[in-house]
Amino acid sequence: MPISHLIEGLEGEQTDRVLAGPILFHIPVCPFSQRVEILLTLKGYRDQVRFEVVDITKPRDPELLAKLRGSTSLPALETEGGDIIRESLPDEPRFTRVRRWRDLCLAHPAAQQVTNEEIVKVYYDYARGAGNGALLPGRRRSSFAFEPSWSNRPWPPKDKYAPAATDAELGL
Ligand SMILES: N[C@@H](CCC(=O)N[C@@H](CS)C(=O)NCC(=O)O)C(=O)O
Repeated sequence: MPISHLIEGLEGEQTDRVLAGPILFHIPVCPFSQRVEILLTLKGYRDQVRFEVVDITKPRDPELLAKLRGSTSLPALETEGGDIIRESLPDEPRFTRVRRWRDLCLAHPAAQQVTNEEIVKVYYDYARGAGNGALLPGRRRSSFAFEPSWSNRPWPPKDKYAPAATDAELGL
């Protein structure tokens, strides 16, 4: 799609006013939004899409909510024709090759550095707001401790809104 479809302006006149073209409603730092941005960049389309940041600290704009038929999940791409494409990697046959490529990348030995279990156990304190070596109230040991090994510790409680687990509950 030519960039001229996206930018209004007389020849030679500088403008960045975007009139038409696809719009990506996204959340900065959202990995799914980043996936779309990476894909657009690799395909050479990054500059042809208007990136519209959605402030998710506020209720969604009713107009956007209507476009997404009530879904609050982002990213979402609005095409020039007004169609909405949701899901950063749709589960559709035409994306089978992309999925296979992704699955092969994730299965590569270089991608096996950490497991989900290790991250959940080791980053427990971080997820509860204790960064930079800080200890959560009532705790004597950090979930980042090397000993005992994360592999011998129980999984932290699933309920993230419950009071923080104790050293004993975390197997520390
Ligand atoms: N399967 C979706 C996941 C998208 C997703 O979970 N996005 C999060 C942000 S990282 C979100 O929009 N959360 C807010 C909400 O669902 O209301 C995709 O691949 O696009």
